[in-house]
Amino acid sequence: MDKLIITCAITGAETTKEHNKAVPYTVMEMVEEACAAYKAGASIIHLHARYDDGSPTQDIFRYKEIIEAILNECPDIIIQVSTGGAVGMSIEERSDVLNLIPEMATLDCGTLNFGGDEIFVNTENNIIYFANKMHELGIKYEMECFEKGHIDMTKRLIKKEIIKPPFHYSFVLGVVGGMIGEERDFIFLKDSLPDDATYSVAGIGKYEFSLAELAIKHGGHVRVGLEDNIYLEKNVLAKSNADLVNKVVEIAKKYNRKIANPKETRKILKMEE
Ligand code: KMH
Ligand code: ZN
Repeated sequence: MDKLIITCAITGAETTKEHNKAVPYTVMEMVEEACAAYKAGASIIHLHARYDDGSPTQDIFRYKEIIEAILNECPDIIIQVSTGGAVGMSIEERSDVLNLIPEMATLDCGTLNFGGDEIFVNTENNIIYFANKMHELGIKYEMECFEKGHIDMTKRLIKKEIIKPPFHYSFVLGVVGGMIGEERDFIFLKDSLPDDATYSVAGIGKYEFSLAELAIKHGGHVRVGLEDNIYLEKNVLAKSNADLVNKVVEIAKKYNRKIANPKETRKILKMEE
């Protein structure tokens, strides 16, 4: 089995300091959270930008400031920017950050309900637009799939050679409106992937650690972080993103999975080819 890649989704666009005061907003807070997560074992930081008041933004200048500040402190870490942004943002707004040519970005592979009246829109043409732009700019992407139909969409686009290797997926499970993250859901998704694909899991809320354990057991990779889950255990808030990463490292020890550093992560994900 490959070493375990841990991604840390440090802030997201939805959780706030009202949910957990450790959710970072300012550049300084982002740097502290990202670097502590890295020291705990994360090799990829899944990054959303926010302004100091916590409002989510895809402002390219804000992203630049945050990315430069993180890389200044942790130069070898892999930054994966979000092209999902927040519900309601336009495709232009969401994609502008790609002009910074980040090392990695997300590619959201389908539309889904996102709780209440919210809809996270990713039409087939949106996906094609993002994939083409990332190929043009040489940006590696992680295909975020919130249910099985999203994997099927990627396979259709792989056949048309719009989505090209290396294929790396992220199963984001447990969003209100998306697929939940029980064991059978995980097995169904994992067994539906194209050959030669790598995958990571991101369990939302209560699914974070049960899914992480399944992925660790089956040779997949793991994302945790305050974007996805604010609790270390039931009714116990995580004090930081590093707390969540540490817990994954402990689970990995149980299964003898060693943790990949950023260099090893680039190799496992074939990012250097
Ligand atoms: N904030 C969600 C609406 C991504 O980062 O690409 C979308 C999201 C996915 O978080
Ligand atoms: Zn995200």
